[in-house]
This record gives sequence, C-alpha cells and structure tokens, in this order.
Amino acid sequence: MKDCIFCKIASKEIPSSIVYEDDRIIAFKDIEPQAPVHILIVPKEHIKSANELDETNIELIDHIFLIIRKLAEDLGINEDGYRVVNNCGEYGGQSVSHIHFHLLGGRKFSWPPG
Ligand code: DGP
Repeated sequence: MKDCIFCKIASKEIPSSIVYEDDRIIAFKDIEPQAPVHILIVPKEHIKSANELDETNIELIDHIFLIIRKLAEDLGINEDGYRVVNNCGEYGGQSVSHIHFHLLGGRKFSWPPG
C-alpha cells in the first residue's frame, strides 16, 4: 500500500535489519527497541490491524506464531521467556497502521502493561 512504512520495508524501499523473510512475512529489528531483543513480525499483505482479521487470515496468523517460536529459539530467548504484543488501534497504542507483532525478550517484563 502506498505511504505505508511497513509495506515499504517489506518491498525493501526502506531499509531495515531483516532477521527473517519468506513469501508471506518479514521480520526485522524495531527501530526503537524496548528490550535487548525487539523484533517486528509483519505480514507482507497490507492488513490494517487485528480488527481487519477474518477466517481468510487463519493460516497467516498460524504461520506468524510458528515463526515467532522459531525466532525465539534462534535468538536464544525461548528458555527465559519472552513477550508477544499486538497493539490495536488508538487505545492499544498502535502507531503504524499495518498489523504487526512485537517479539520482545532478553529482560523480564512487568504486568500489567502501562
Ligand atoms: P506500534 O506502536 O505497535 O504500532 O509499533 C510500531 C513500531 O514500529 C514501533 O515500536 C517503532 C517501529 N517502527 C516505526 N517505524 C519504523 C521503521 O522505519 N523501521 C523500523 N525498523 N521500525 C519502525
């Protein structure tokens, strides 16, 4: 989608530190890391937010979570644990309107979130 920063990252129009890519998704380092490991997992298809998901996206979401598990192993954060976050909409704190999942690890997180 024109003017979408994550579409531009997916098409390599904007550079990023890519840690994983396949035909459906791209994963890259967050530009403002909130933890020693902070990766964004983003579908290449432009989906605005979790609000837009439907049955046609089930395989995509399955795939994303399997890749998150693999990345957690590869990045060595699986044993200590990690957090996966999806921010949706204004109250959820979503700042980029292209659905994405944060994989955060390398430190202990508190609960509830702010
Ligand atoms: P959210 O607030 O959930 O919409 O998260 C958006 C994240 O995207 C935020 O943590 C910062 C990150 N981000 C925004 N622009 C860029 C960019 O150009 N490159 C990278 N690598 N990350 C970005």
